[in-house]
Amino acid sequence: MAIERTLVLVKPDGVQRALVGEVVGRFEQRGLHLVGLKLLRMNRELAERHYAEHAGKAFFESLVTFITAAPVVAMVWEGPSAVALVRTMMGATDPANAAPGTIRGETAVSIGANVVHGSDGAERAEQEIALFFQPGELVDWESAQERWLS
Ligand code: IDP
Ligand code: MG
Repeated sequence: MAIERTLVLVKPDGVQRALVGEVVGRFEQRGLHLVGLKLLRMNRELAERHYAEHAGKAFFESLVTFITAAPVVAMVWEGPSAVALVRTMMGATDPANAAPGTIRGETAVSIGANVVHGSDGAERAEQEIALFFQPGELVDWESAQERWLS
């Protein structure tokens, strides 16, 4: 299994509802490695670039308004098949279809306010990570771990 990195956002509703620790805890417990983390308020330009695939859709404006309304927590998680693993743990986009046990399946009822974002492919993950983080802001976990353990 390839070691991948993926971008996760705790969306404004998740931050406001104090679900940051819950989201972080799930990925930590699963065994992924946290390699980047920041709290920020997304501006419109960043939101439009992040959600470019949805430009022109009926919900695009409300999506951009929502994601820019208050701070988000942006994270990069690393591990085997991290992109798909995070998507599985998030649950379906519409919480009505999100399986119990998933983040959305346990914390959300609204498709607009569905607590988390996770990249939906390896290529998109690289692009999204670059939107939120400079390379120097990400930890090289393997070499860092070697230093901690030596
Ligand atoms: P994802 O977050 O599971 O990857 P996407 O299809 O990429 O889902 O949509 C991005 C976000 O846009 C969703 O998480 C959701 O908050 C919102 N969204 C998607 N589809 C709809 C819709 O039909 N109505 C309202 N909001 C939507
Ligand atoms: Mg998506």
